Amino acid sequence: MNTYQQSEKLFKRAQSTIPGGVNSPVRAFKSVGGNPVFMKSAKGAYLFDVDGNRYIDYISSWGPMILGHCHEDVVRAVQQRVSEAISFGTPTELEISMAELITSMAPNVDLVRMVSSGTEACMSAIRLARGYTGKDKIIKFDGCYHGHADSFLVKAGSGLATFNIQTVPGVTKGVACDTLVAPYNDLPAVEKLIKENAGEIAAIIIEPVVGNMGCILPEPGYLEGLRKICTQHKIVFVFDEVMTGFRLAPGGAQQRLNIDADLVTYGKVIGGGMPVGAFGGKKEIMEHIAPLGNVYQAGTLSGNPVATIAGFTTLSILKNDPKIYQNLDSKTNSLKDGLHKTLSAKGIAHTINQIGSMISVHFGEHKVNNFETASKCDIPFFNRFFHHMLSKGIYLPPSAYESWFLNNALSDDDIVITLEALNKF
Ligand code: KE4
Repeated sequence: MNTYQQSEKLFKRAQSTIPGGVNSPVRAFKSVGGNPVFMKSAKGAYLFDVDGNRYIDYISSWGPMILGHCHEDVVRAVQQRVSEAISFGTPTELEISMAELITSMAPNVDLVRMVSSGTEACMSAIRLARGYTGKDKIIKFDGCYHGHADSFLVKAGSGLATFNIQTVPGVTKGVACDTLVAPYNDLPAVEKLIKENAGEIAAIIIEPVVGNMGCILPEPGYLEGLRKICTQHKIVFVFDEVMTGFRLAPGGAQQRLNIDADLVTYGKVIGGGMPVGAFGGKKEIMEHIAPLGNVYQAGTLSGNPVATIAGFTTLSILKNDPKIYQNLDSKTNSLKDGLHKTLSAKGIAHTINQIGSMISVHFGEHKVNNFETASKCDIPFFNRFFHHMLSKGIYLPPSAYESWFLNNALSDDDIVITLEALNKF
């Protein structure tokens, strides 16, 4: 039986100087109950906590560690680069190579700007869409999460859904009134908003595959319908690919789902575990970004050499070995089949949503295709499931409103061990 004494001590100590003892709310285990586990090291598919417990990792740091933890090529590249420089604040050749690599992998990205997080990427993309169109309003979707910039904290997913935070103190009415919200997978609702706000909508921002309500897939024709609406009404179609980018395919969801976005945002995998984000898109839009244009956007550590080399090495490995995607898909499919078989044998009502290496388990009889259906699932049951798996050395996201992320270091045995753990539930 796992013991968590050191983690409990550290959590108590952490709360004296860090709000809630964590640097990001979803890590706090507040919705699943209990205290968070403090990690000490990671390698391949495994996490090791401060009490010496080993876990098979299905979060992969919320997505970034697609190659597995401490991939030797990434570690070596970071060690080499950090011995040469930690930060310049000047242009470097590596940033050009990184931009060339991204634009060679991502469809519809002529120009790309590096930032330091997914929030920064999404915030900048929306400002750019507003500056380019001269319009103020945006449409987002109930339960989708695009980072913690004020405009997005309206009916958002991830931690806000986890903690049932409907309105965020500090987000002013002036900001919130420019954010319109529609249910995911509901085209008529978007058409209604367009009609009611004719000529005022700068952008529609969407997670092309949702990861922040658990994993939710677009229904057939949904994204195509949004694409058509954006083209017709001169609205910038923004794909938030912070989760899906470079994970669902080398070209992300645009490639996998064959849909063209006008602007795309990235995070997570693009940094290989280091703080990196990016936004990019068509030249006619991106050239409005300073210093070319007047839409101001900046960052002290944007394109930082140590962070960039981690991302560059990760993306290079993904680009040069497409078998990784097949491997991830087949591992996730066998996990999905095993989960379904085991849960069915136990008579546990569930739905499993999955695409590529993104997957989530929802407990209930109904289909989960938007925030309303995701929130109708049996959350307390999920919380019991989470703690059972944790006690068996399986580390899942500590919230029913999060996607799992498989990494390429997972072995077939790891999947078998995971299913054996579930069988004991
Ligand atoms: P960051 O600022 O956390 O790098 O990225 C924000 C973001 C933007 N868009 C999407 C689709 C995202 O999923 C995220 C961040 N995801 C959460 C997990 N749901 C990060 C984990 C956390 O908040 O600690």
